[in-house]
Amino acid sequence: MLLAHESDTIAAIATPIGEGGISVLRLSGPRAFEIADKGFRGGQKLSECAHLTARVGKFEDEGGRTIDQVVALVFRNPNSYTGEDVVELSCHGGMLVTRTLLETLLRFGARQADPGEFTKRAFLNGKIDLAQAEAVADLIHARSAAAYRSSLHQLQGSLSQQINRIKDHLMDALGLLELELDFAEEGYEFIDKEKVRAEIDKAVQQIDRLIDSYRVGRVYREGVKIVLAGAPNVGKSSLLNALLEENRAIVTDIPGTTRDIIEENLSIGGILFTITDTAGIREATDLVEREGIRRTEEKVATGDIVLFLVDASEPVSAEQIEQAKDISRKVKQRGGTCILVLNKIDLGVNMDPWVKRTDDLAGIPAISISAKTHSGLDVLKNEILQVVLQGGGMYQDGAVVVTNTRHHSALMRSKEGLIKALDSLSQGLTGEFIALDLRSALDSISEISGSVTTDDILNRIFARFCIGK
Ligand SMILES: Nc1nc2c(ncn2[C@@H]2O[C@H](COP(=O)(O)OP(=O)(O)OP(=O)(O)O)[C@@H](O)[C@H]2O)c(=O)[nH]1
Ligand SMILES: [Mg+2]
Repeated sequence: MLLAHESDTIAAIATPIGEGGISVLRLSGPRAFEIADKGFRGGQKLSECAHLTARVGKFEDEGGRTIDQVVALVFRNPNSYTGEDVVELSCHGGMLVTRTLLETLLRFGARQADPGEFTKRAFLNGKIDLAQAEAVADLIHARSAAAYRSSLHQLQGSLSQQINRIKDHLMDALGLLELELDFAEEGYEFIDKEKVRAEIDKAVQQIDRLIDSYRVGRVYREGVKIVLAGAPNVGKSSLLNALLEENRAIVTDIPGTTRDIIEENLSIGGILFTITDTAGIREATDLVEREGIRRTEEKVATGDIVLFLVDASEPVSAEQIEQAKDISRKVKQRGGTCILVLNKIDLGVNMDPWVKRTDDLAGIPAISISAKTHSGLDVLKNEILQVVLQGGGMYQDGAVVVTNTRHHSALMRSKEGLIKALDSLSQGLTGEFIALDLRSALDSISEISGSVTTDDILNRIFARFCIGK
């Protein structure tokens, strides 16, 4: 399936813009060698080089002026990333050198590549399927070790294999139904309903597993939002600093020190978190502080995990308990989790008052720590990890995790079709009806690997890429 514009040759800078040791430019398309040869002077024409040849030479513009010393790498179709003829030129990594080289290639007949166009060509030429192409973008955007591992896994085809297994079950079920259709005219009514149902059931189970994994998958991609909240001076900023292992936020013994929201990234157990320090919640008279508190409330409302801090060296007040319960209830309503953090245990306080109130706190997990001595931090981190992964299971090598919204929605639609098919089966409808639902379920799931796709889907997917990929 070669679209019209696939006959042109595209060029782009593949490395980040800026100064570096080297920059790499990529050329891909039927005229890649011809265009590179217009400027490359390295003793042998690139068009005559074998696949995987590296040659050192000069690159000249049309006036014979040397732009730079380059290394040219030759990839011959179909054994390149895109499946087309590809030349990669490594030049010295200055912005001016790189831009000049690119502009020269464009004047020699190449077209500036769109974002993701190299990967799109790889997909269109059958080098990778759509799920793998998307994994390339995820890999580049990965912000945590877990996200990186799962996209690498997907790039190697793990999700596609899983999808193919599901498709096999659906094809088998369709095959059985078609058998019935073929023989219906001859008066047979011998569809083996139980076999059809068994195949569909297996497909639904496998789809369910993938849908479940999406919860963990979202966490890998977007990170989990942790919000620190509590009264002034309880040690929120101290905890932020302790978790980040740097003095990011100002800490003083003056209540109301933090006024604006502070947001930082943090990795715990290979999972990405954004952690937000907020202004302490109290009745404020000062306009600036009041605005800070308003923002705190807004932030608390978006946290996946809210750490509600109290100063455990102070006597417990009924108000604090009420506040903890109130926040926990609100957070829970949104599907989040509130953890009560009893801070300043280094002051040798008696925890009994808090422990005695745990009945009041009905089900809010409580962890004692000292932001000052860091004691209890590991327990807290562990609790946070447990919350994130509860039910979903930690990412294990070999496990397929759905991280992509598009895949998730295709799986949901496919499941809908299958549930309908099972209904029709129970109602004793004819094979034709059931086959219709099965086919639509098959189409939905095929969108993931891209065997069924539309230009619109493709455009949206590849727009996420950087230029040069
Ligand atoms: N002994 C002890 N002191 C702590 C601990 N955590 C924080 N503090 C002290 O408590 C005071 C307030 O700490 P902050 O981290 O600024 O408190 P905060 O909750 O951010 O306060 P606001 O920004 O005003 O809302 C500072 O003097 C800290 O040194 C702790 O675990 N033990
Ligand atoms: Mg603070």
